[in-house]
Amino acid sequence: MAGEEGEGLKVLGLQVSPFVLRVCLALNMKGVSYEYVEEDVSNKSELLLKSNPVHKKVPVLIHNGKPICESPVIMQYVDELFAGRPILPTDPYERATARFWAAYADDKLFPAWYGMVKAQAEEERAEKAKETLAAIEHMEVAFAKCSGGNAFFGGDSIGYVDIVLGSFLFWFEAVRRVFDLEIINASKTPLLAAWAERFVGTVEAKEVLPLPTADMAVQYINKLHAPLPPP
Ligand SMILES: N[C@@H](CCC(=O)N[C@@H](CS)C(=O)NCC(=O)O)C(=O)O
Ligand SMILES: *[C@@H]1O[C@H](CO)[C@@H](O)[C@H](O)[C@H]1NC(C)=O
Ligand SMILES: *[C@@H]1O[C@H](CO)[C@@H](O)[C@H](O)[C@H]1NC(C)=O
Repeated sequence: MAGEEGEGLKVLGLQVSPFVLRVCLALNMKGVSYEYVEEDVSNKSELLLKSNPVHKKVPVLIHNGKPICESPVIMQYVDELFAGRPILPTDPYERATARFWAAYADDKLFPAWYGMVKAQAEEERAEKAKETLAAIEHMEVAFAKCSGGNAFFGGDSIGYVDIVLGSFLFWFEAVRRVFDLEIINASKTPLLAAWAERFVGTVEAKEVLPLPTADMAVQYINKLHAPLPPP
């Protein structure tokens, strides 16, 4: 799979990060190989700090020495750089719609469920859970519109919104295990429930290495809520 054009591609990542997963999925979709470097975010590498001096976050894609930051920007860069199956739709209106829903997932859905995960008080958790479920109901409607009755937001195969939302699924599973809450609940959002099953079954999703797991996300959540060690 090591294509010539894929040479000089390095991903600075973190296994438990959904944003990193997007970049790996996008590169897989294009069939290009890349070097993956796991970052210790509590002790960031010089390369990460130099490559993303503004946010100091992963993912960073380094292409022939040049850094690209922020997962939506990286996905669009990868789409423009490599031939093969398009990640964003080709029709301008559909592209705009895909960007709208991807931004909605990042700006509304993500802060809500991450707020729920981090919440220390029951009341705050319930509030954030409500926001999360409201956001996911919007995504259900979005799915009906974007997919046009097909299997994925992107049509017959996965595309931009599939990757953006699909990268959260292992975290949703962790939330289900820890808090007994189904963010994608088959009785409330049946289209997304069926979509999620199809998404994890795709070749692209199965090929992602390193494979993040709900177990890792569960560990992460448990650490957030572990009692403080005695002084
Ligand atoms: N908007 C960013 C979010 C990236 C992000 O939040 N990365 C986290 C890991 S999930 C990170 O690097 N955190 C380390 C830190 O904040 O110090 C994107 O889409 O790439
Ligand atoms: C931090 O990372 C550097 C290498 O990037 C390593 O030499 C050092 O031991 C690490 N420190 C800790 C506390 O893990
Ligand atoms: C799924 O939704 C139904 C209907 O609102 C609800 O009764 C059930 O508790 C939900 N399941 C979970 C695990 O959240």
